[in-house]
Formats: sequence, structure tokens, C-alpha cells
Amino acid sequence: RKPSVQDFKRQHMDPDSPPNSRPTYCNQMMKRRGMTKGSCKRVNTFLHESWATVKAICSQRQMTCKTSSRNNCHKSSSTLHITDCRLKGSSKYPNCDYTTTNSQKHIIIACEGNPLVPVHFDASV
Ligand code: T3P
Repeated sequence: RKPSVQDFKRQHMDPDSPPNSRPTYCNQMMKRRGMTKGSCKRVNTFLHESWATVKAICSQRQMTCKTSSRNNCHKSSSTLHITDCRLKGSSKYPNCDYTTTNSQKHIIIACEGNPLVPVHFDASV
């Protein structure tokens, strides 16, 4: 299935939570946003920034994506407040157990369409 802006928002946007997530944030949010069905998604980043801020990255510096050879990635000119969720090695499906790590980093996202919108989270740097 083609990556979509709706999937990007569901998996990565959380503008209304404070930037410093509680330790239980990832276990709750990964489930609530449908990333623990069928299997536990291993790594996922949530962005505590407005949609306007994230969408605007599609007009910032274009580059080759880090996790593919595609050239439709864009790197944020500023750092963003993010939370990384990483599946613990001891986690056993269906009990998807995550570490929650807050940080402020530049992000790299893939954009598609006209006008360009985010469709895939590539990396944080
Ligand atoms: P999606 O393409 O649905 O945005 O790379 C595989 C998935 O892992 C991809 O999902 C993005 C996600 N991911 C993060 O959310 N944060 C990260 O830091 C990395 C490396 C991957």
C-alpha cells in the first residue's frame, strides 16, 4: 500500500502532548495509534509540533533518504521536540513493551504530492 498523509499523521503526529513524555507514553500511544496489531512495530517517532511546522519541512532542504535510495526526503532546518519509541528486546507480542526517549533533533521525512505533504518518517539526526 502506498504511504499516505493519513498514515503519517496517525503514526507520527502528537502536537497536543507535552514534549517530555512520561515513561509509559510509548506503551499507551503505540497501542492507541494502531501500531501493535498483528505485530509490534519496532521503532516509531512521535512529533510534538504543529502540523504547520511539520508540513513546512517539505519545502526545506531536499536530500536522498537514509533508509531508501529515493530522493524525496527533506531535512528540517530546526530541531523538533520528538519522542522515540523503541521495542524492548524482552517484549513478547501481543504485549508490546517500549522504551520512551524524549529529545530535540532534526528530522528527515519523505514528502509526496502537489502540494507536497509528509508520507514517511525517515530518520532523526
Ligand atoms: P513509516 O514509513 O510508516 O513512517 O523505517 C521503517 C519505519 O520506522 C517507518 O515507518 C518510520 C519508522 N521510524 C521512525 O518512526 N523513527 C525512526 O527514527 C526510524 C529510524 C524509523
